Amino acid sequence: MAEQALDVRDFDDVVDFVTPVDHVFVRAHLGVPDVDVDSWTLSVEGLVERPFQLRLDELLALPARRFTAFHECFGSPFRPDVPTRAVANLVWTGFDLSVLLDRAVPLASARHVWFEGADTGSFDGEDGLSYVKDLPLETARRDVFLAYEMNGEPLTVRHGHPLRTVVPRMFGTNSVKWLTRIILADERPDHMFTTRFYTRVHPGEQTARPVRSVDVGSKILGPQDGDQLADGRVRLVGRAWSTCEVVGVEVSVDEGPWLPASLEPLGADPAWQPFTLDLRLPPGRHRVRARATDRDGRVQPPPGARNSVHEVTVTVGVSGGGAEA
Ligand SMILES: Nc1nc2c(c(=O)[nH]1)N[C@H]1C(S)=C(S)[C@@H](COP(=O)(O)O)O[C@H]1N2
Ligand SMILES: [Mo]
Repeated sequence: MAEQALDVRDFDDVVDFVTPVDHVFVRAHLGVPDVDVDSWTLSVEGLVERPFQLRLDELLALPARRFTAFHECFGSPFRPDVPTRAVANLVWTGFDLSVLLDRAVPLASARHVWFEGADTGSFDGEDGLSYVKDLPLETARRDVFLAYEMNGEPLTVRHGHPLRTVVPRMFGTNSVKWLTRIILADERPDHMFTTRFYTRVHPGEQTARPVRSVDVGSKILGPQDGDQLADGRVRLVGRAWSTCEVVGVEVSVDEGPWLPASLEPLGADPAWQPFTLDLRLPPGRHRVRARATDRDGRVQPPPGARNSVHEVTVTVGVSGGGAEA
């Protein structure tokens, strides 16, 4: 493994629309693998008429596409109800999985696509694991993108060099880094990261579903939790995202009413949507909360859920003087 001690900060303070690469959270359940790009290949295999392997230069020669998408970690697989709010917004360059599927020609019996990364190791007491995710074939054909650049630069080692999947509007766990194999199959893989972890029972449902589509969410990026503000006139800045357009973000100060923030509409890309609201906070300590609603009517729930309303506490007026008049 090239790197064991991973930076697991969530970089709550970055307000850029596109998150700088060195401020993007990193997740690697099995450690970061050493991938030798000269011998690395991507294979498409399983229930296909024409299995094949391609080198990186062959993949880089495919017509490229670029878009901006938010990227959100589901959180700890051991604590699926605890909010982490590790989220970024990134420009991806690469090509659609459908290009490779058309070339391989899936057999009629193919129903699922499995994605495997080069990383191997132990997790939750099981050894010799690799990182595997899967999607139904039609979902994968429509939504999966294969990226070799993040923000216009080759993927860094931590973020999946040389190639990863990106599945816009799905939790980051579905975006397999250090991708080496794409396997078409007639069933789902029974695996640590597909059927044991990263499943959840939605409210009102009985059976667990794989963790795929994101929840509606928002995050206050400024002011930050714990900030001491000299002046109570403050512009609240945040980001909201969901599987469809976020149509409203409301902000509440202390136990006050929910006030509509000014929200940028969703553009053509599945990016996050900035919101702002000018506040006038009296001196003292304040709880500021943000709550997003999406076009499908989903609203961020109260505390207790992984996508609960986001709250920061700020203090206006520096105790002991020193504040500007
Ligand atoms: N091969 C591999 N891919 C992986 C993971 C992993 O451990 N191994 N972690 C997943 C999880 S849980 C997330 S949130 C994203 C994080 O991507 P990032 O580290 O580039 O931000 O990668 C996903 N892809
Ligand atoms: Mo994650």
